[in-house]
Amino acid sequence: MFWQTSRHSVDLSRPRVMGIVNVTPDSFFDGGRHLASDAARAHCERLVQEGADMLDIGGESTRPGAHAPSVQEEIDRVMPVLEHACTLGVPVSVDTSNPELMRAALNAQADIVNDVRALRRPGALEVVAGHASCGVCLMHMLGDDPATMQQAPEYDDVVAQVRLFLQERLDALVRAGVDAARVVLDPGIGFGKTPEHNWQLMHRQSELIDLGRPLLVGWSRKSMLGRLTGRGPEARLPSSIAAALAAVQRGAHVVRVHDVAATVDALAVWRRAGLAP
Ligand code: 7PJ
Repeated sequence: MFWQTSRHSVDLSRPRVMGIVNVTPDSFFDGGRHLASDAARAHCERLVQEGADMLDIGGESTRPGAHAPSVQEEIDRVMPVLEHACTLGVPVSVDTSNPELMRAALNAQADIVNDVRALRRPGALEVVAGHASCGVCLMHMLGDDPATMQQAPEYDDVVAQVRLFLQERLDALVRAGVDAARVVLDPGIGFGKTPEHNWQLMHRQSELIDLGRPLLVGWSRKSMLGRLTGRGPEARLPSSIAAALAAVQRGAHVVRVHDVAATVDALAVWRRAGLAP
């Protein structure tokens, strides 16, 4: 199976690693902003050296309670980093729900639009449909607001409901003229789900792969791993590696991770052991 993106056709016959690059400055001063951007550019280079198959660059924190940047703020943060990432030889994804940033990123040669809101913002679907070949990742989130999604999330059958949502968003894109070969799907681990919901999505991941499109999953350092192990985000490397391997063994095609070098090594052993393609 291949994933068609703007500049690259990504071979998913073996599992791929997407490296996470966050561009969220902790200072509002210009100096802080430039430092954040320099650091993020260096981080892109490091992740590629560590073996990342693609990079995902985002400027909106989806942590509950995080300050939502303005559209212009998000563009100013992400674009300098994304332009540099596009020179590094790997597919580059932009992690955003804003159609204006999607358009700017695609004009700067970005390969993939990764939207945690699955192109539900007005104008977003049109940007992707208006591009000849960019890839897209459609993710499930309960509702559309990270600030409230974790307030007692409820499902009758989380796997069936996530599956139906992803099917409907895929259908909407195909109706708008987007070739399904450009689309990968993502259950949105941690986005409006209890730990139990997330583990059900792991146990029954095959039902999502049955949709016929590649599956991208992100378990890296998330809180359900902390709940299970009793460890804070900085001590979640072992559990994140194990979750990535479990997802790959259950058929996931792309894992979105912070810790690229460790994940690449772990996957090499998993593949050599015959547990992943
Ligand atoms: C995901 C994402 C994910 C996709 C974030 C974090 C939260 N995009 N963006 N899938 N998570 N496609 O990394 O902890 O799981 S931000």
